[in-house]
Amino acid sequence: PQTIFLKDYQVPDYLIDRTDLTFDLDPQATLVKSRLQVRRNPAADASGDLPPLWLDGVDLELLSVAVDGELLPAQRYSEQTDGLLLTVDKESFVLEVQTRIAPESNTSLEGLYLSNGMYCTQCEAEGFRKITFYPDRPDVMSVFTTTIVAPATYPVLLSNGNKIDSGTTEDGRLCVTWEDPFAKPSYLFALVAGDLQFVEDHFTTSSGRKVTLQLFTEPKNIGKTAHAMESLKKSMKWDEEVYGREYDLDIFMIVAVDHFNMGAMENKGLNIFNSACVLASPETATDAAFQRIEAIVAHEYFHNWSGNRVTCRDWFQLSLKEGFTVFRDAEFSADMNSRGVKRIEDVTLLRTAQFAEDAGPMSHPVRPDSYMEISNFYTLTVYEKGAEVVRMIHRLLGAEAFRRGSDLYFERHDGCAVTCEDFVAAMEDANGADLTLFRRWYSQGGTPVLDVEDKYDAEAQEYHLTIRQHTPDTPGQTDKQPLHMPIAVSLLGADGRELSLDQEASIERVLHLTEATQTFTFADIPERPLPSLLRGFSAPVKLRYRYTSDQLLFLMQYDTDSFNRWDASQRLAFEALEQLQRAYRAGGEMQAPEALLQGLSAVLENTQLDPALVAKMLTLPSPQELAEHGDAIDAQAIVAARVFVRDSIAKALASRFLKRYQSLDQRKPYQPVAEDIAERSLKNTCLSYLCATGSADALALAESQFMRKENMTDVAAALAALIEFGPADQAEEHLESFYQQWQQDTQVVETWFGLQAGSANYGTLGRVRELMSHPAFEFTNPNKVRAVVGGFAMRNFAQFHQEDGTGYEFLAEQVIALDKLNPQIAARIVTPLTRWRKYRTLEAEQIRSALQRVSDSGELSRDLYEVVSKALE
Ligand code: DPP
Ligand code: ZN
Repeated sequence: PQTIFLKDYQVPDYLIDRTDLTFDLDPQATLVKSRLQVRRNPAADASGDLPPLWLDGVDLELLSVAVDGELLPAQRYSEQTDGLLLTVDKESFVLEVQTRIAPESNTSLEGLYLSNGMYCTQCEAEGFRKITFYPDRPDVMSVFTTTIVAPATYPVLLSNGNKIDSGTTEDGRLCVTWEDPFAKPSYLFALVAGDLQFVEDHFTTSSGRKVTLQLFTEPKNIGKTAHAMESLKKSMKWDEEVYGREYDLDIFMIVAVDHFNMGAMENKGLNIFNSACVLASPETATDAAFQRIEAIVAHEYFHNWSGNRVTCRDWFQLSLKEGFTVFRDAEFSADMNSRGVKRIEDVTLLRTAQFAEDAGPMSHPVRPDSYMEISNFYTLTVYEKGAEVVRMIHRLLGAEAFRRGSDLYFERHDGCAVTCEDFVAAMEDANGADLTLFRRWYSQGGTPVLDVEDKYDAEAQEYHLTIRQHTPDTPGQTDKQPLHMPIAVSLLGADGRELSLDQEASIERVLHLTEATQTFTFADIPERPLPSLLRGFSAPVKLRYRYTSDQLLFLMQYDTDSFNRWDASQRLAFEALEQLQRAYRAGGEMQAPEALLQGLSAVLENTQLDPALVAKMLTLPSPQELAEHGDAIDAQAIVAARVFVRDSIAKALASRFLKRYQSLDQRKPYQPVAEDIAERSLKNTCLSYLCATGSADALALAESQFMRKENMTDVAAALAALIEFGPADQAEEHLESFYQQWQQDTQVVETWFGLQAGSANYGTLGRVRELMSHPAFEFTNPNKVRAVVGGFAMRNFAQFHQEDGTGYEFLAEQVIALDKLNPQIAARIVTPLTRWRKYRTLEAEQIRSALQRVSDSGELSRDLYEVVSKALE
């Protein structure tokens, strides 16, 4: 496969002013007619003859090509494996192309395909070329009309924009035409056809326009739509209030489909969602699912401006829309829920998975320089680190200035396909700011490491902080330069209060770090302070400062920044876990982590603290996060250390856990609101620790909570505790009764699969293989694959890393099989094998050999080839 480089970007030779499509739907032979109004691009190089017209096309059967109504003779075009090259003899013309495709055979879930008998599309990034021949690149923007013809068994026929016509053909088929007045790139095209029901609501925009909101599902799911609809209305209001962005069409539609590679897709006016990211009811969905739905509905809605009205020039700019939109949805979620807890969750994901990506073979900057397959670059770096980069601009400029910048960005580039550079320039121009140095965040990959030292000068009453920054080499990038970043700092006095830092009595200062080594001085500091550094995780870095255990305990008790308060607990836990890993490897005795126990005990007693924050502080760093931290990882040592700490906490704090559990166990009607979610999270954290002791009383509590069936959050948490810590025969029974009750519900069955495959105790390889032959398992459904194969390989560290290496062999086997069906999913799920270099020799050899087996298995898809070859390099 070829590598594509950002530096080779060229403007398109031709533009498409109008795109008129007609679909005659059939599972094996859908006829697609396209009529394109083509025009020479005035911005393209005008010297010499007219260049040929290139149209991307993959897996298409070409039926005919005509220019201005005349069939084109064969010598005027050549069909290639990935497209069509046409000789052109005029500056503008109408091109008509007819193709045939087979949606039923399309298991890649890109382009047009069938999900449970319903037609749907996924075109981002390059799926449109599986529908028809087209310049399938985001800088070609066109006004689309779409006509869909289908048998009467597909009463709902949807596409982008407004419905302008509908009727019946002579032979009794249905026919509907949609028009989208906003020019858009092909990746935002969508089509849906099925026997669907919908719920409808309305939203009146700030300028008084009434927008119709419709949410479509298969009939059986229509009762699970309320939360998504509420979330949509909240998102629409929030985007008006915070960004001044109004919705632009008269109708906004969401469709839920079961077979979907991503979470959801922001197609203009017709968002398509993975069912798991939109459908929820209290009986069937956990709090986490409710919150995820709220966030993803918002994310896709926000794309209407940050992505659709202003889109990307090329796919190297993906973070322009994704990083910005993730930042927008994170702020929305923070406003709707607990801001501190949302930040903790996002940073946990970043530190666990994005830092690992940054340190692995696929490491790339927020704006990559090259790719083989763009689908592989829908990454945590582009999304989450990209959002951190936008957050830093927000922090450096301040909220008001940031808003001036975003207003200018939207105004200046409305209707255009632009670059990350355009975004930064708008932020500068609106504020007279200088982000010259800051731009490096877009081009330089890797996770910066900050080393902080301090000095207190009692005589001068001055406090000095010296910060050194360094970014390690990553594949293809050495010799990294210093970055510009905001470091938010407070100084705590001996009484636990923040010291005043200036005349206005500010308690927090944002330092602008721009150099490799820099010293910052705080004047008029009357006592030696304890620094609270990088508050709110103000930059995506690893920060090292030699805190003592006592200092961390102090921060856990007094820091008013809830993120740093939590982070202090994590630092204590990390220290303990690392020490225990060393003890385990040396065959020494494991000692209870006294400081951590002391800190957590105090936290658990503190009923003034947000219970959700308490739950987060009680949650140990995941094995994956521990693995990210270490080198020459010994997986068994990580597992052993973590189990030891968990059990120490469970034993030492058992009575406190029981007290908190009982006080929080108030049977109130379920509501997915922040306060209740917080209480349930602490309650279930307590339950899990209680059960970890193996006591019969604790397991009885879990059993009773499971039996009461009050809501899925409590039921799933109880079931997880029962299979993790209870007797095997009872676990079987509970799993079976759960399945019997919920077997008709796809989302709950996915939860059921995930609980088992992800269980350190229960999810053995044998069990996982059994799950894969369960009648409800479907290898062509990404959610099921993610629940079972992903649950095992990505969330079941203990079992996946069994010493005999069978876990790795299993994953290799699944990846090879998946690649034939769905390359995007294969290339994702192989990730754990690509990290082999992090492990000590034994595991590294086993993992590498499993990866080699994938590589040797025959011809790989471009997606999988890129990931595997880079990991073996
Ligand atoms: N649908 C994916 C997202 O919204 C890709 N755009 O992030
Ligand atoms: Zn997105």
